[in-house]
Amino acid sequence: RRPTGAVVWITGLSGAGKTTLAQAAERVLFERGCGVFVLDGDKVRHGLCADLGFSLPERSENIRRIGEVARLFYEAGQIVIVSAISPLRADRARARALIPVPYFIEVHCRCPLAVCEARDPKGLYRRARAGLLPEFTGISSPYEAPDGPELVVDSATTSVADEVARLVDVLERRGLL
Ligand code: GGZ
Repeated sequence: RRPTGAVVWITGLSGAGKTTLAQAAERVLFERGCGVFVLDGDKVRHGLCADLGFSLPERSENIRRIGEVARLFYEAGQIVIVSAISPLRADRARARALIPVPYFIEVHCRCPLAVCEARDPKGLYRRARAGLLPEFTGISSPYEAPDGPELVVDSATTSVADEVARLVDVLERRGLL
C-alpha cells in the first residue's frame, strides 16, 4: 500500500463522543494496515500544551500546536485523527490550510448540548453549571459548528460502528485508503 497521509479533524462539544469515535476509527484503520495515530486534545493538554488554559486565545494556541503536529505526521505519511473541541471556525480553518486538498477531513461529531450534559462522564457540565468551571464550552464559552464539514455524525442516534463506517467511506471515496 502506498502510504498516504491524511488529517481527520474531529470537532464537537465535550462529551459528544469525539474520543470514542477517534479510538474506534484508529482500531479499524490499523487493522487495515494504515499508519494511524490519535492526537487527543485532552491528552495533549497534559504535555505539549500543559501551559495552556481554556480562554479563547489559549484554545487557539492549543489548536495551532495540534495542527502543526498533525501536519508533521501527515507529511510522514500517517493518518492523524485529531480529537479536540476546537470551538472556533477560524482556528479550524487555519489547521485545514496546513494540509493540501483532499487530505484534510473535518468531521463534526454532533450531539445536542442536553445529551452531552446528561452524559457528563466527568461531572464537568455539573461543575460548569454550578459556576465552578469558568469558560466551559457550550455553557459559558462559544462553540461554532462547522459550515461545510466533510462529514457529520450524530452521536446521539448513530452507533460508533456506523460512524466509523461512514468515515471509512469518505476516506475511500477520496482515494486515501
Ligand atoms: C471545555 C474543558 C474545559 C473547559 C476542561 N471547556 O470532554 P473532556 O473534558 O474529556 O475533554 C475536554 C477537554 C477539552 O480540551 P480540548 O483541547 O479539546 O479543547 S479546545 O479544543 O477547546 O482547546 C474537557 C476538558 O478538556 N475541559 N475544562 N473550560 N472543556
